[in-house]
Amino acid sequence: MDVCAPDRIFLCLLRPDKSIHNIQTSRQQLKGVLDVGHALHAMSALALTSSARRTAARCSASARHLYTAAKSTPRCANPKRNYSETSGGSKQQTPSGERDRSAVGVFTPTAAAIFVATGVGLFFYFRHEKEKLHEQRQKELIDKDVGRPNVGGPFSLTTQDGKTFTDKDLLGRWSLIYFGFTNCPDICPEELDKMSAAVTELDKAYGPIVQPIFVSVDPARDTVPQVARYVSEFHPRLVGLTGEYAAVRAACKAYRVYFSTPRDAQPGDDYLVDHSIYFYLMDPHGRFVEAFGKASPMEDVVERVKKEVGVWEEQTGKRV
Ligand SMILES: [Cu+2]
Repeated sequence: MDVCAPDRIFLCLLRPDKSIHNIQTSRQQLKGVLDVGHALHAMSALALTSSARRTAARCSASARHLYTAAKSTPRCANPKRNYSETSGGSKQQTPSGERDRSAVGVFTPTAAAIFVATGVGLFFYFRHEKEKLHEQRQKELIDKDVGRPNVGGPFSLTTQDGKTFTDKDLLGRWSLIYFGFTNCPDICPEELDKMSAAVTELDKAYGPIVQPIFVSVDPARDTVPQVARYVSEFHPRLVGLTGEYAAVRAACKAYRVYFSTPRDAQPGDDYLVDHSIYFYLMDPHGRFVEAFGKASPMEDVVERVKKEVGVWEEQTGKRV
């Protein structure tokens, strides 16, 4: 028998011979029985143990007929279906014990709790993912710095206008720096042409965010006026730098540039200078990014610089 059914009642009729006869009936019928006073005891159907039977038997000794009513509430294995006699059932419960969805709506407290829990979970998940992404970017930057060639450093030279120009003047913009000499017959003009053409292309794309720079490795002959005449042949924004031999040597050392100019060379001497043939891309922090040699066509230079500018923009949110 189903002792959990809230709408079923069990009556236990104790006969004069003490045998028990169980009758399954409705709640309403039981109420009628109780109202007329025929039932002397009501007890749980689950409590209908041997102990309960003995209690009922004692009662039968003083009565010819003893009705024992047992209510069906007792220890139901499923507490959600436990039925309260006095309440007559919640308005949110159907006769079968299930909640009435039309009465409580779709957004139940349980659904609200799940909704909030899901929202909180998503919040922490995305925050964790964001932190992971940030750490990954930091790691990439560190790795990049660790693998970065030690090119660049302090220097102080003089521009074609006679002004002092130091490594601090590289900060805040991209730079392409070439080391050569004005009497170079072929290679230096070719490389400066290439570098100037790349800057012209980058100017079209971004405006003047890349500063082209020429550094003389022949200070004896490359005076300020000589450098001024020379750089004007390549690009209107090309900065020409020269200086004392020691200053030029220090700059070349900082940028890992080899040159063979004799220390005691005189302006009128006729000699060639053997030197490294690279120009360097330096970022707005004055840090080395890339070196371009004779094998790098102008298009490759432009593409590489654009790539670096794009990475810089992504990381800093600004172009320079
Ligand atoms: Cu040269």
